[in-house]
Amino acid sequence: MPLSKQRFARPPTPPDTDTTLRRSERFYKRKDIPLDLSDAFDWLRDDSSAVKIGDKCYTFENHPGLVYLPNYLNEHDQKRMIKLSLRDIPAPPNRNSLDAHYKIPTEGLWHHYAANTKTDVAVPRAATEPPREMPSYYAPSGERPLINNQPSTFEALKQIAREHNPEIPPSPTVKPLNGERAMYKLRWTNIGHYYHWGLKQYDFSVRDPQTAGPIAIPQPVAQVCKGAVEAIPWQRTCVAEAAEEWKKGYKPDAGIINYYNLNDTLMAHVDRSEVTSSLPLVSISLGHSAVFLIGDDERESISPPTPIVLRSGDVVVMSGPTRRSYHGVPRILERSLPPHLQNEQEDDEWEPFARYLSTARINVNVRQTGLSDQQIAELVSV
Ligand SMILES: O=C(O)CCC(=O)C(=O)O
Repeated sequence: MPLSKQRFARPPTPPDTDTTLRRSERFYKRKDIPLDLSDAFDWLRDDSSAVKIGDKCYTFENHPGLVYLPNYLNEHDQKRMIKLSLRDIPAPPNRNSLDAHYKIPTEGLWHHYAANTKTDVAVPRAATEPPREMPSYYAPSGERPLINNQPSTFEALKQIAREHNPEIPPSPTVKPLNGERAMYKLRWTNIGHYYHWGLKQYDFSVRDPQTAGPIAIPQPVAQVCKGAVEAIPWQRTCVAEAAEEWKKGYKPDAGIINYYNLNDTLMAHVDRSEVTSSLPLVSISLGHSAVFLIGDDERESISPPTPIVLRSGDVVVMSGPTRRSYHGVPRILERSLPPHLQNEQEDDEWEPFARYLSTARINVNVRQTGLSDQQIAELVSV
């Protein structure tokens, strides 16, 4: 999950203590010099830093379990996934980054964005709701404490499901937003099992009010992820043995949709909230291209990380040892929106999506918590 997003590039003054990962991040973030992508893997240039294991399928020697499927989604499927990510998914029961601070209209934000309405639709909660208790994971000063960022365990999740876990209190300083401003302020939407952003853990006591069961991954998203995992010639990877099990039991049940503006970056991090340390994480890129940077499982590692140019429709699968690797997005590539996502005559609905995408990238990032159906049933019923 994202650790932090920075809206503006940092000044290019790398201290001597920078790790190779941090140095590389800084390199791709620099906006004072022309962007140099010559060291990044770009399948269209077909350079040799990757191992081709199938038609449009690559692995990387330094990253066992990392598989890259360029252009996996065709134009039609990219548009379908974009519509879902912007219009349909950021609504209850899925939580989004604005929910904690704003009351969002029941019809969602997209319709207001699409219709270009100028009235405020996202209303600050602090102004309209009674004050909430301060959660214990907040320091008394209101500052964020350090969260124990160890991989999750079934016992830890049971404890969380048993307790009352108050949400982050709404900010008293946020201002009302119209549809356009709200959509561009939206940073993420969670899908599948409820993710508690204060605790940085899944909270299985939160259920879908419609089904009274756990919140499910939207079917079309789950299908794309399953298709990608099945399409990989795992026997040609160095995680072939483990993959036999993953293929049988692959069942995505949690995730996040990340929304990036052109100046946004995602700092290197490891996704540790899932109990599993190796099951595939499927990451789908949509809209503007980006540089994806992946190192190994040590932040201080001296091995150089691998930069990969990701375009709309590309899928990255992180599995096996790579599931615990530091990774991030140091750069969104300006002027890289493909023509099929710009305004088109054939699709009457597309205009607001093209408008949004003209300054945006979307990443659909889908995980498997690694719990059995029985464990999940136990957590949901505690
Ligand atoms: O945007 C991306 O390509 C990666 C997102 C990511 O690393 C995450 O959500 O953990």
